[in-house]
Amino acid sequence: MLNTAQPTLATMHSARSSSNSTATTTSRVLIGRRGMMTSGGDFSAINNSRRALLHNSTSQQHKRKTLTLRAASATAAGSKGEVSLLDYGAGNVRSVRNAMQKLGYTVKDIKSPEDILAAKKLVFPGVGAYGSAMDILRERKLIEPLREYVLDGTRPFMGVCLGLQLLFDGSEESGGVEGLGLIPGTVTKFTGEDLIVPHIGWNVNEVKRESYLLDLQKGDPSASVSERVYFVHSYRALPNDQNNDWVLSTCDYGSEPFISAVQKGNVMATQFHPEKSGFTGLKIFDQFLSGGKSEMETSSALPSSASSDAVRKGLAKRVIACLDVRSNDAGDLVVTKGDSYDVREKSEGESGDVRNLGKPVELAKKYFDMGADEVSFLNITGYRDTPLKDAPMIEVLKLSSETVFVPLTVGGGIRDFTDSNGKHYSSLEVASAYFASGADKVSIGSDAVEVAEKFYANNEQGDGTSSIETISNRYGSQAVVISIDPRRKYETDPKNTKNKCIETKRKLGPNGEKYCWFQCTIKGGREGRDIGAYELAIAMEKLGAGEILLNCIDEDGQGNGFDHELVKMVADAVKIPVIASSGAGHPRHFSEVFGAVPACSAALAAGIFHRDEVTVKECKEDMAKSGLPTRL
Ligand code: 1PR
Repeated sequence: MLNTAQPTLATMHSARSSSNSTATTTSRVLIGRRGMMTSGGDFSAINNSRRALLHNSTSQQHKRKTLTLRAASATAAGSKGEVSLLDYGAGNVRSVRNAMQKLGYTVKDIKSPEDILAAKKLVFPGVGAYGSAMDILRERKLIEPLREYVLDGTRPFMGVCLGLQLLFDGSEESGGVEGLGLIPGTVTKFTGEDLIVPHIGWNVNEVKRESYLLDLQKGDPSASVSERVYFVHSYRALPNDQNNDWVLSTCDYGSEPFISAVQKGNVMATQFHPEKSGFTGLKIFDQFLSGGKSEMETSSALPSSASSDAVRKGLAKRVIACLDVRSNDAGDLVVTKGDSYDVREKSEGESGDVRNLGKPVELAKKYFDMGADEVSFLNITGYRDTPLKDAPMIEVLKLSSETVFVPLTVGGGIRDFTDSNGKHYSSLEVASAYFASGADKVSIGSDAVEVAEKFYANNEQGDGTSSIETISNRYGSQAVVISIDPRRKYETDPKNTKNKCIETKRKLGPNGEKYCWFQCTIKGGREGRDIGAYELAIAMEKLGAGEILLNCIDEDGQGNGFDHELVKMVADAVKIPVIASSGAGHPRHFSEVFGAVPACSAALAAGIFHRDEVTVKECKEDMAKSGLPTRL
């Protein structure tokens, strides 16, 4: 354990000492190489409706080979101890809570300033925008107790993401805001030519000194370099002479490396999200919680295709598994999959039942275990009613966040809505319910098209009330994904449309037309509008969206590969991440889209994964062979 007789942070901070006060790595007991995560006692209390969403067979256990986790030894015996969680209600903290419970700890919520001072171990997962986080802390009179706890330095503290940034003097986010003033430096926005911001995805920590926090493999902190962790942020703190003694690791993105983890004695914080960084992140959390005595074991055995720096370093291209979810005719929530958005089975030309490819919670866990970098749920009938009435979808998220420790996106029905009783639901309320249930991002489809039409009608201005603006202001742009559902619209002459047209090489029109634009649709492709995917993406970036999920109705379910012309058009138009979607039929299709469109950040597939035709691993191995940065 740490020597509590070492100088407190108060003295260290005031002296702005450059000496390292890194905790000593303690010895750990390593047990079992192929242990499996087991559910803690908190998982037994699921009620019947929740059980119905779970698969009752244990026959399909998908385990990630490169990393194993020995179940918390205390699970059977009860809690390993208490940890206090500062959740001020601004975003998805459920996953942090789930991660700690999964690791065998009991979570106690901070409800008052006194709770902070009484905490034995404190986790502070900051979420949302810097300014509003400080406002909430101030209103709840938590600033001084937090400072006192950290400056005292005798009890463990872990900040996550904004929870790291708030420790600094301030941030230029929200027009310039003062922080907790515990670490010298100001948090600033990423800079860099043509840089895609937010920095979303899996990147590498360059560990600067020894510390148990990032010691993932038996006393070899440098080994953590081979394990990527999940980042999602637009602002970052830079190392400098004044804060150098805090810097535990840096990460390369943008014009200069930024601080990805800090530690001074018992006080630690990460810019990345351990709770979203798969087994690697769980190990980091476990190291924090156990004071360096984690029993989780990692194996650094990466496939030989990962030997090149191009594959092992930098922000990885993401592979996303998508689950289109809807109720079937019997009323059960199922994962389905369409061909060009038609999800009904066909027999002799007649439309049959909704295609049923499995249960959402079970499949999400399967893809997490297979190494998917993210999982998306799209409630494909969400436009028909408000999802707040659709409790099963909320339940799917809650259950999935108990076992899936990579980012979860949810879409479908995110818009303002008035039900038949005259009750109004704002899109912000819908999104808030999703975040509180375990979603990290929400994806907005139909509503985005209508918002973009208003934006162009209003001289390219938002009015501040749209779903995109309100959710992004409250939760940050990284939490808002725009799901575009375009279809090719052919033209004999590009002048026939106001929307951006290309000369296509991929596929000519039915009458040999050479030109096409990509028409946005709403209501699951049922209604086309006079706005292109290009125009929509530009409007959404301006209104504060953080990512584009670019579907393609023509290619959906066809297995012919992504539409590179569409992906290139949109990825070149914006500086936010673009996810290519629709058409994956082979592992090489992932490498091909990243090769053809370097600005494309991620690629998503559904059918090939659901039908067990291709595994996530095969896609990633193909990417690694092509020299693409990949999380293996
Ligand atoms: O409009 O905000 O309520 O959101 C509804 C959401 O549901 C949108 O994101 C829309 O894309 C989606 N959606 C609506 N109807 C369908 C349908 O299939 N009938 N699914 C639908 C969209 C497209 C992808 C699919 C990829 C990959 N599905 O999500 O997973 O095309 O498939 P593939 O790899 O098998 O080719 P709102």
